[in-house]
Amino acid sequence: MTRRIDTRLVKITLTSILLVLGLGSAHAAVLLHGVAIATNTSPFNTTPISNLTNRAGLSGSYTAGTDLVTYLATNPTEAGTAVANGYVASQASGTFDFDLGSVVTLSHVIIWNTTSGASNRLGAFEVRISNTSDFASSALVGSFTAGASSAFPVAAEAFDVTDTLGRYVRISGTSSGGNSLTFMEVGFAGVPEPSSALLAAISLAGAAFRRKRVVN
Ligand SMILES: [Ca+2]
Repeated sequence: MTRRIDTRLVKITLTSILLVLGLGSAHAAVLLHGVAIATNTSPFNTTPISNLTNRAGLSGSYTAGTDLVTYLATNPTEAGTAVANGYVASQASGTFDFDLGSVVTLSHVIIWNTTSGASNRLGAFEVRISNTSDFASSALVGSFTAGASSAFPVAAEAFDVTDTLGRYVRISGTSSGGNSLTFMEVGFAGVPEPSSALLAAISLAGAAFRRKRVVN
C-alpha cells in the first residue's frame, strides 16, 4: 500500500516537473524587470541612464510577468521628449548595461527608439548577456538594426535574441547617423530560472524515491 502511494507520488511529481519545464519554453516569454545600471557614454544633457528603464512615457503599464505577445498586442508606445523619458549620449556609440535582478533565460529585447527624423536615433546594435556586471565573460545573443516610428509616440520593437541564461544584458549601440545617440526605453522578455515551486517538486520527488527504497 505504502509502496503504491509512493509510486503515484513520484509519477505526479515528475509530471509536475515536466509541466513546469514545458512552460519554460520560448513560447511562454514574459516581461522581465530590468534596471539600467551603467554606460560608458556621457549624457548629452542631464538625462540619467535610468531613463532607459523608467517606464515614464509608456502608454500602458509595463508589468513583469505579463505575456510578451499579449503585451505587444496592446501596441505600447513611448510618448517622447528625450529629456524627460529617454537617454541622449554625447557620442555616436556606446554600451548600455542592465541588471535583470536574477538569472533568467533572456529571449527578447524591446526597444522604444526615437523618431526616424532624428539622425541620432539608435541604429545598429548588439546584445550580450553575462552572469557578472563587468561582462568579463559574455555571450553575443544577437545583432540587429533598430527601426523608428515617423513621429512620437514611438512604437515598441521586440528583437528575438538567442535564448540564453544570464543576469546582465549589454546593448552596444551606434547612432544611425548623428554624432550623438538617443533612444527612449528598453524592456526585456524571457523565462525566469526554475521557480521555487519547481525546486520544491524536485526535492519532493527525491524524498518519494528515498521513501520507496526504504519500503523495498
Ligand atoms: Ca524612458
